[in-house]
Amino acid sequence: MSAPWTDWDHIVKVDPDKDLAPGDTFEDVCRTGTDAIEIGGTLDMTEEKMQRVIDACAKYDVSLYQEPSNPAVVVEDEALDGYLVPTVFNAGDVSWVVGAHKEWVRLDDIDWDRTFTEAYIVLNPEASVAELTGADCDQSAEDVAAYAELAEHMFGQPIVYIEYSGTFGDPEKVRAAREALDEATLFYGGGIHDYDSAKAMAEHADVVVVGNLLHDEGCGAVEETVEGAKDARTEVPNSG
Ligand code: 1GP
Repeated sequence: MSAPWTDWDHIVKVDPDKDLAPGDTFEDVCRTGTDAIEIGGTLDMTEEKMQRVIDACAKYDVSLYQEPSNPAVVVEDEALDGYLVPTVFNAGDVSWVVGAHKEWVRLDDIDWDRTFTEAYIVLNPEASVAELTGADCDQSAEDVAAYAELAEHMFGQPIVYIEYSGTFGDPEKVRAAREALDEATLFYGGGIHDYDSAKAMAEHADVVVVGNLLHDEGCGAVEETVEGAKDARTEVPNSG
C-alpha cells in the first residue's frame, strides 16, 4: 500500500472509551468531511471497545485506521484500512519506543502491508500519554526539529506526530519539525477546538488531528476544524 496520509489534511481521533456528544452518531462522525478516522486512546482500552467503533464506522466512505496503544487491543478486521502504530521517540520508558512492539510482533502474524508507524514527539507533560510513557517533554524547537529529522532519516519513519494532547501547542515547534522533514508527513494533535486553531496549525503541519473536541463539543465543531485545515491548504498550496 502507498501512503494515503500524504493526501490528508485532517483526522478525527475517536477514543472508544469516551461517548460521542449528545445527539451525534458515528454516521455523523464519518460525514464531518475529515479524511480519516483513527481509533485509539491511551487509557482503559479494550479490544471490545475498539471493535464497537470499527463496526459503527465500517460502512461509511472514510479511511479507517486503528491506532493501538498496546498489543492486547489490536483488532484484526478487514474493515480497517490499516494500523498506525505509535512509537514515542522521547519516551523515558523504552517499552514505548520498541518494547511493546516487539511483544506484538512476537505474538501476532503482522499484516505488514497495512501496518505503519508514527514517530511521536510528546510535548504536553500533563497528558496521560506523557505520564504513561515517561516522556521528556522539555524540548526546544531545535530539539523537536532534531527528533523529526532523525525519525525520518535514521529510522525511516513515514509519519512524525507532534502530540500536545489536551492543550494547544507551540506553533514554532511544529514549524521547526516541518522544516526539518523532507518526505515524511507531519501530524499535529492537541487542543484544536475551532476553525482558527485548526487553520493555524495546518499552516505548519500536513495533517491536524482532532480528538477531545469530538467527544466534548460534537460533530458540528469538528466540521469547522475540517474547514480550517482545508483552507490552510488552499491558501498555502506548497506548505507540505
Ligand atoms: C490526541 O493528538 C490527539 O492523541 C488530539 O488531541 O484530544 O487535544 O484534540 P486533542
